[in-house]
Amino acid sequence: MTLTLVVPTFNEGENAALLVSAVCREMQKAGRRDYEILFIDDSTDSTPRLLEALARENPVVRFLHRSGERGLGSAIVRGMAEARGSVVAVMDGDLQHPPSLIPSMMERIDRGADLVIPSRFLPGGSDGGLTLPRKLVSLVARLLARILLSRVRPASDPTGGVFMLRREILEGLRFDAGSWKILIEILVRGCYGRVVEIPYRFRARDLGTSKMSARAQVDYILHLFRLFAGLGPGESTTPCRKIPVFERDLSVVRDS
Ligand SMILES: Nc1nc2c(ncn2[C@@H]2O[C@H](COP(=O)(O)OP(=O)(O)OP(=O)(O)O)[C@@H](O)[C@H]2O)c(=O)[nH]1
Ligand SMILES: [Mg+2]
Repeated sequence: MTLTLVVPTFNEGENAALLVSAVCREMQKAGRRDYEILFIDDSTDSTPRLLEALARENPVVRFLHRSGERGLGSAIVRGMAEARGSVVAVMDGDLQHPPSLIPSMMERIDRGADLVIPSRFLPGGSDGGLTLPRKLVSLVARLLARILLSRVRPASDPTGGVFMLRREILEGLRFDAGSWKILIEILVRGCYGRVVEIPYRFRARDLGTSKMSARAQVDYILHLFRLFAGLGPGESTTPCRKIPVFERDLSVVRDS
């Protein structure tokens, strides 16, 4: 298995089937067959039944339901732990991240990137899918991460929620149980060299409802402070010999 796309879902049934067809279409266009889409679902509505049916119909779909558990961060961590691919990507299940990013990110991995981070803030990208108040919250969230965490500073969009990496970066990495934005924790504590940022246009949500809450924002700030203070599950015992190098590749803008 080359790629596992981890998709966290909470009451996201309307979007899940659309996401699967869009990802499959994009992968087919790019001539990629060796991948799985792994849903980590905490839904309390009919989404699990729908995901089960999708997994039955389509062999690339895998689905894991966590009953009685919640949390976007812990769902992503679980998905990365269950991944069969040597490359792992994470994308929201609400279609706000363009599925065409998957083959684009894969191309950069093929060309030697350890980590690919799509960015709304590079030329050609856009955060147009957010309302003005959400843009402000997002700006403060990014600024705070940059001020507190030097390894996050070179990344123009560390809070976007979509990324792809070689699975080896995750080896030996134990995540903070209260992790909210997993990419930030990977940037701070992971062992990686080449990071490539590519632009993308973040879309507004068409279907379903946002699960963003004040609690999530508090969890995010607490997580940043724990990372700043070096608190958490402890570092891997293997020393990291890689030095992070950030590049920007503006050659293609993906928005469909
Ligand atoms: N498994 C799991 N998935 C979640 C949870 N909360 C949110 N998600 C999923 O995470 C993704 C992002 O959630 P959203 O509600 O869109 O949050 P957001 O994108 O930060 O905020 P909006 O811009 O308002 O949409 C979606 O696919 C959600 O279904 C959770 O507790 N568990
Ligand atoms: Mg969303």
